[in-house]
Amino acid sequence: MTDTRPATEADLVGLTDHDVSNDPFPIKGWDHVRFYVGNAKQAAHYYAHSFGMKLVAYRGPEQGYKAHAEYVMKAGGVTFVLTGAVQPDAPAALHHAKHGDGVIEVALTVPDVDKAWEHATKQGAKGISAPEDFKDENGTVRVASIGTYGEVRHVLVDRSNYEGPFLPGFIERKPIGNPERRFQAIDHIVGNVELGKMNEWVDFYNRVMGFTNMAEFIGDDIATEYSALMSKVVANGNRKIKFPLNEPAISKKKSQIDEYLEFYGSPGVQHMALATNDILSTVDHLRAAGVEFLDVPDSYYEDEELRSRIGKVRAPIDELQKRGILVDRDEDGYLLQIFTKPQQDRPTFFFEFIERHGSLGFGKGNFKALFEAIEREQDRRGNL
Ligand code: TYF
Ligand code: FE
Repeated sequence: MTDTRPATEADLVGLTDHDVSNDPFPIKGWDHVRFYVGNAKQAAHYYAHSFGMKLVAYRGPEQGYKAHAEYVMKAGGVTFVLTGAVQPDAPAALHHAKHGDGVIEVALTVPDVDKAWEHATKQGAKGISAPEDFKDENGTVRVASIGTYGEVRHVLVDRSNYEGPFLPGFIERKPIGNPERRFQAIDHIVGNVELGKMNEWVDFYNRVMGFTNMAEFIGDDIATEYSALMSKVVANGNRKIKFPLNEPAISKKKSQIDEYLEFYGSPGVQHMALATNDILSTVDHLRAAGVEFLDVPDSYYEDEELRSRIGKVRAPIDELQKRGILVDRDEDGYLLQIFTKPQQDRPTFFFEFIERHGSLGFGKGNFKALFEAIEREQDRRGNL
């Protein structure tokens, strides 16, 4: 199998040049994603054993942090914090009772927390916590947070004066098992919002974070025909941070976005795409470790139109077919992508894995096949 794997982060997630001097909301990158889960201790084992992530830090009652236990998992530049309630009225317990497992924080590393906070709140973002220093023997981290769709927050983090394992108060922990890195970076994080609200949230990111709209969007045409959703993508200057936003569209069948909103109980994070430089091996290892992916019918790969549209990619089509990996090509290059089934009993949050080869898109050419696969799952659940 010939291998032309991208090596740099710029290649992995499709970065572009950007002049930060006029940026009203400069961002260095993704800091972490925090999940509120029903059982953080067991979730840590899933991310360790099935996703190959490395447990690096912990905070809980032993550290005087009475309400929650938190496990920090890493893979390459990706940091997840798994937060579970220890006490019955802890914020994670209340959130979990309503939503089930889900993303509560999408944290961004910024060069200047105060400036970012000031800009965001002036532009109408809901302030959740004003800039504040947190310290321990490893240094100082400055943090603020603002609200976005649903109960999701953007935490703004300056960790340039900190050397500890995660944040002040966390202690270092030894890994669970033998972590093996299966992905390197976060590519994009997608929000599901209510009917008619997509443009309001696009405006929010334009105003509050100075994000601009990327070319790819799903309008009424392809939306209602396949799976009743509309989608637009906003991104920061260098495209490192990409936020697609979906809203349900009205159609004969129930929109997958409505199914999400009903079971999550509010808008929230629908999926996160993780960039890998070897999606074939990622999928092989994750499948072997019990991770379930959406089934792609053989007809997808047998389609002559698809074969001629995608041309030559780095692996034979039958190797992609064996694994259920989708391919899309645009004027800049191509991408390989695959979607997991929901990651909890509710049909809510799922993951995507993506291997980019020049394409800055999101797999628009795959929406039909993908949405049909999602509909088959919806049907199995009795929610179509
Ligand atoms: O992030 C994206 O836009 C792609 C496609 O419900 C997508 O991953 C869009 C909507 C959706 C599932 C995937
Ligand atoms: Fe995606």
